[in-house]
Amino acid sequence: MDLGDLERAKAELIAFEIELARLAQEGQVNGPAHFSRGNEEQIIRIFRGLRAGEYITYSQASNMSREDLESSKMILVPDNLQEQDPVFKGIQREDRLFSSYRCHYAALLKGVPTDHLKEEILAGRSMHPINSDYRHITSAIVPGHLAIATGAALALKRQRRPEHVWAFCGDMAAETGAFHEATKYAFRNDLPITFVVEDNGYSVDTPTQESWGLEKRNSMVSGLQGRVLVYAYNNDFPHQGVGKEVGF
Ligand SMILES: Cc1ncc(C[n+]2csc(CCOP(=O)(O)OP(=O)(O)O)c2C)c(N)n1
Ligand SMILES: [Mg+2]
Repeated sequence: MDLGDLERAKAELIAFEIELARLAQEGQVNGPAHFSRGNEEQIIRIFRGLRAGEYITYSQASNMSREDLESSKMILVPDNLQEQDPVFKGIQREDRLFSSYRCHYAALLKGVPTDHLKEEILAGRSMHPINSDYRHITSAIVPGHLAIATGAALALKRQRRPEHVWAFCGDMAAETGAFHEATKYAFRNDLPITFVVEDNGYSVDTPTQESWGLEKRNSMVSGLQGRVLVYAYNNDFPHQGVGKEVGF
């Protein structure tokens, strides 16, 4: 996928997800599948490398409402980001990518061929299309992949290798103890890893921040340590599958 052409890359991601959602609706996806819609620009920019005007610091975001963050499509970055930080270079082919079950876009942007990913999803592996050729690992255990990603970053550092690790997770995953342990350890040991929080405001049907006693989503960035990017989006799809989600 050519990430230089943002509009085209965006259209390709959307077309893929809509086709698979249609197949899911027809009962052709043999297992659970978590679709995304509404975060294309943000995730493409993170893969491509952030450019001026595409990101704001946590401090700059502190007075913005959730709605403003969603519509601005800005990536929130730590205040003290260095000029040579990997976020400006983007995710390289040789980098290690870890993501959750909601991983179709990440897989495509890492280079996994569309047809291959489609086969995986139809075969019931939407949540874990793990692919060593493209260095992509996923986990359906919230937030099971974060400690593994941190360990991978430690190994890369010990081996003095140049690759970087990228660990994507949802907003509820980012509220867990495991996220705070991983980010703290990575920060204090200066590990080559960037965490990306994809904040759709919900954990299944539960409003994440409300469940932790906060109403304003942007308060979440307080207390984050190290290389943690955050973006807010509104997912047009339900938590899992397609159609109308029945809450109970
Ligand atoms: C250890 C564990 N507990 C519960 C679940 C069930 N579960 C699957 S997704 C999910 C919500 C996670 O929300 P978030 O991290 O915000 O990711 P999102 O799905 O919104 O992208 C939960 C609770 C799980 N997969 N693993
Ligand atoms: Mg969420």
